Amino acid sequence: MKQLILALDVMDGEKAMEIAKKVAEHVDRIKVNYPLVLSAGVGIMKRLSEIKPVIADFKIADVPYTSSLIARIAFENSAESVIVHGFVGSDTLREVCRVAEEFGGKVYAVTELSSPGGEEFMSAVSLKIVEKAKEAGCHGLIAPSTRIERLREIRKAAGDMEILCPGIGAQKGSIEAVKYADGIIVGRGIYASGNPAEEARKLRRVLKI
Ligand code: FNU
Repeated sequence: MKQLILALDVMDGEKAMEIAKKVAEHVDRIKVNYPLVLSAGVGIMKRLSEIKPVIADFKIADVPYTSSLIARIAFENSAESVIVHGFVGSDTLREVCRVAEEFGGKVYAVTELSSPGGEEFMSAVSLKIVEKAKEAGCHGLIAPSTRIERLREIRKAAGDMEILCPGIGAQKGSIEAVKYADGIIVGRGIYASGNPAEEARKLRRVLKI
């Protein structure tokens, strides 16, 4: 079953809860990021997790010890998974996976950012990141729907790792990404529309997921 994941990048906790409740029946998980957590506080994750499993997109990118603290805070606050940057290398990836395991949580590593800048440095190393993420025990990867040719390569290298793809909607990613992905992450295309529930429902139909 392919998933639709809501990226809830609003900056008001009550608004986030309201949108989450409205779209709940049409999405599989909710991804939070700094805009919401830094505005509403880390406690928002627990509240959202009572609606849908929460992915903490903190793009962890620090030395192993500091990264482990960030991952721990995410899991202690009800995250079911965390996102780590892949470019940090094996030691940090392993340490974040070790913390995740303590909580029965999952780790997704960013291969190359979906934005144009993702091509400047990250595309050159993203297949190596896939390899390191796999070795470290990451459950899955984040890969761009905005560069299908790269996504295809990443899929080939990833084997049975789960791939989540952001970029459809506001970043003009291709819906073809659904062929290679296990989950599609959509933010503004849902929460910034006039009717988030209807947009999520429509997206599911268009993506056939
Ligand atoms: P929307 N996101 C992304 N590209 O967009 N985690 C990546 O390569 C990546 C991400 C996140 O554009 C982004 O931070 F690794 O409004 C945002 O939270 O649909 C969401 O995916 C996309 O939001």
